[in-house]
Amino acid sequence: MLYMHTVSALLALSCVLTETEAWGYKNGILHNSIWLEQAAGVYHRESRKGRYQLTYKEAKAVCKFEGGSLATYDQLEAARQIGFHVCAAGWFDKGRVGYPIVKSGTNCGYGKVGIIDYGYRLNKSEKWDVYCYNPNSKECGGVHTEQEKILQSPGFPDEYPDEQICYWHIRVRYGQRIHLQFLDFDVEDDVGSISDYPEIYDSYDDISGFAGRYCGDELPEDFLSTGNVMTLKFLADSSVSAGGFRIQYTAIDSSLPTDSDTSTYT
Ligand SMILES: [Ca+2]
Repeated sequence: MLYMHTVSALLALSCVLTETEAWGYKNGILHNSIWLEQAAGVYHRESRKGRYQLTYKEAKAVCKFEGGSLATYDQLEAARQIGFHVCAAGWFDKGRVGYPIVKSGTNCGYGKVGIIDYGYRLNKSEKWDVYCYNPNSKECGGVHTEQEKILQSPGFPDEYPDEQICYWHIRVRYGQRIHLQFLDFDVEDDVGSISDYPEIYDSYDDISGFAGRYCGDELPEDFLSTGNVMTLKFLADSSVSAGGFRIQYTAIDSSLPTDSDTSTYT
């Protein structure tokens, strides 16, 4: 048993190291942010009363209320492998309890990395948080690793619905860069683009690497990433829509100088 645990922990660790290299993150963990939950389709919830207040039955009801179901161990592990890290034990499928750990800490995970698994609970009246799975809660966003793809606003070519939050995370091969080209663009226009807007981040999240926010109906200029990851975010408020957008991304080999590289080759 202990041996199995060690093997799975080692396997999990090697996955994390592979991801670390591919994502290029530094000293720490990938951010456990909204886009990650959307990308993985797995999310953590606690009771409105606070932490560790849900019986198994109540946990199931929380997921169902939002149109989802309890996450399975495999779904939780898949989410963990792209950086989903929560330091709180929750129910998941079949009455099991645990939590996903990407980076071990003294107060979390007993120094282990992986799914910290409390096993199948005999007493379903125990109170924990919950991990739900709902990949269809959004019709936009996700993790994209293809060499090229066209991303579009929800409902395109129809107008996008109000109250949208979309995060597209693009990750291509290590050493490549990402070229973005706007093909169609029509987003509710206002001064400062505060109502509706897509934003580009030259990083794996929307915390660092802000590169631009756009609205109106003029095609924004192309954009070339610094590294092999990029995040596109789209927010729409509660009123006034527009035609939406289509954006094509293409992975390029960064060893080939491009126009925007010229200055570094002088
Ligand atoms: Ca709007």
